[in-house]
Amino acid sequence: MLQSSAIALAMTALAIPASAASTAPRAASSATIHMHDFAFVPKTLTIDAGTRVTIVNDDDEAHTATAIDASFDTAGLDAHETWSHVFDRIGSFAYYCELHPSMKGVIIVRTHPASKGHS
Ligand SMILES: [Cu+2]
Repeated sequence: MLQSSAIALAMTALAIPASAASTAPRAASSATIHMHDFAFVPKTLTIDAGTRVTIVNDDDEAHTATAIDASFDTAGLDAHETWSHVFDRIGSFAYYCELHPSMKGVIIVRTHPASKGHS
């Protein structure tokens, strides 16, 4: 009797992390933007909140990815350097390269479907 309720408790305890993981895939999400031939690829990236974005400089020139609202800034990324950041704030974040202002991109961060109704 005691033993079976202990087992039931143990199963309940095991079920909690499993369901938490299925409603919170945020940590697993990632996306990459390349600085390639003086352009950001993709130019527009749409991600769920909580996604880790890695920016990779594929060029032999230094570049930056600098948010117009100053919410993020890679600062100077030399050839083949990378930078990454977890985007938690919902919104549309336009950015450009301070060294080559014609290089422009946008990161659109939306609410993750699983986190809706969480308040
Ligand atoms: Cu640049």
